[in-house]
Amino acid sequence: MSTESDTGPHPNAPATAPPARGAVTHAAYGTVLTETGLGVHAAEVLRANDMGGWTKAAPLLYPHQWSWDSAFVSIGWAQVDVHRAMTEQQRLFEAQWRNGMVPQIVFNPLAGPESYFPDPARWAVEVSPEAPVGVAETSGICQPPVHAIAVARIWEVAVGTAAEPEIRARLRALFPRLLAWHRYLAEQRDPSASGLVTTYHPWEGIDNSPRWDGVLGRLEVGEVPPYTRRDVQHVADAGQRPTNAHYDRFLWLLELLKRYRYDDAVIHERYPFLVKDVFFTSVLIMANRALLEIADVVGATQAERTTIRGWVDRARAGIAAATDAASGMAYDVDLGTGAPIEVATFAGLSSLLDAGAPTARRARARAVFDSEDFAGHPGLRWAMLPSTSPRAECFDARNYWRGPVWPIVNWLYWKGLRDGGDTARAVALREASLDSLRHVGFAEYFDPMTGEALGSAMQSWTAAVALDWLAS
Ligand code: 9WN
Repeated sequence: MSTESDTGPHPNAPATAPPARGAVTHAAYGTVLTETGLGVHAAEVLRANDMGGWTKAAPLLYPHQWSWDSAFVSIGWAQVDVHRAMTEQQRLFEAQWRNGMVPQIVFNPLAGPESYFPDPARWAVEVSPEAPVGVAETSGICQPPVHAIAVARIWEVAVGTAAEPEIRARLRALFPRLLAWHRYLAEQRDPSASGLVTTYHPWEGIDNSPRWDGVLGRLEVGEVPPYTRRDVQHVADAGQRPTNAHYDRFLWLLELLKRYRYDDAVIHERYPFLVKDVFFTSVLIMANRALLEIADVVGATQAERTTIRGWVDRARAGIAAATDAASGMAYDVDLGTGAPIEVATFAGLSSLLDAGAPTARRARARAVFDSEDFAGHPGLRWAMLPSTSPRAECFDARNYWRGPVWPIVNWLYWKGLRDGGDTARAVALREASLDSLRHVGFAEYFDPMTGEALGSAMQSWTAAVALDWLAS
């Protein structure tokens, strides 16, 4: 590895290979980038994955528009082209379901069924009267609601520039859709008004997190039509991806969701994977706080603001109730057993995502964050939040959500720390994150101990958070 200076060769030029545009292996990043080079290269990744109005999550492994990826991606686009950033969100919301759900995947009609599995035919969302008609095909579940957070950031970048009037007008048009999305989560995904969002599937964000092991382990897997995994054709080492046994369970859950016609009421009654998810809920709190900022920009009604504030208060109470007094960790609740899921992952520190959470609760979470269980672990290459505690028995440094560092997760915690006034910790996390990205490149995730790039290369959302950190 070599280090470039700002006055050296073009910051984006790898030591021995031609420019990285189009390259999809981590090996292309043989160079430690300067901060300038990081920004140049990050914008290049977004442009390379740009499909004209929407952005592929990754060049080969994820050739469609993913929901929370696209939110992060528009945060990145905001630093390159604020109009393009807004278009990214508009395109995603065109595929919003009638009940308000923003789908996990909006499929690229040109990509073909071989490009990714499960494909639209497997999801068959037309069995639901809520699925959108006449727009791109979608999957039938959702992902964490980062969208309002992204849109508020787009606005922040646009204010005081020539783009301000246009972006304000586009925000006005998007606001009702954002509100409907949050209403779906507050009502359909929480029929008992517990304050906590119910998630239905590991693919609702944190795919093979050990948080789901107990629920998945209890499943009686029925008949799943034959399938071929595409993911392991793109990631060289299958050990970085979920196991086949997990995939069988993911696909069985999909069959059940289809059988229940993606009907939230039926799902809450009969379905075996129902988790009150503290991370998803805390992202929703952050997003509702952002939606209140947008409400000011677009002149929302008092009634709308009161509703949003009510959602924040209820979710905050839900997280308080899910927080373990002894450890300070917030734990998901498995609705199948009613028991908390006591696994040490970043989700336990979710109180840090809510800048308005009570100080004492945040201080506890912050102490856990800094402890050797998480960012203070002495073996870490960078003091960042790994997906699973290195001290947990289930920790696996190279396997997906079971140990690796995900830059986008660190971006959310960085924002939560910063907005909550934890300035020194936020500054340190931003610096560690930028340093890691200069070394690792725009990998999907990396080994927390060695810093080895893992998963997909040229991952759009990783490039996006790099751009935002550089600008912040
Ligand atoms: C399934 C796109 C997505 C992310 C998820 C991440 C991974 C997909 C997969 O990639 O999931 O949605 O095939 O593994 O876990 O968070 O949105 O980047």
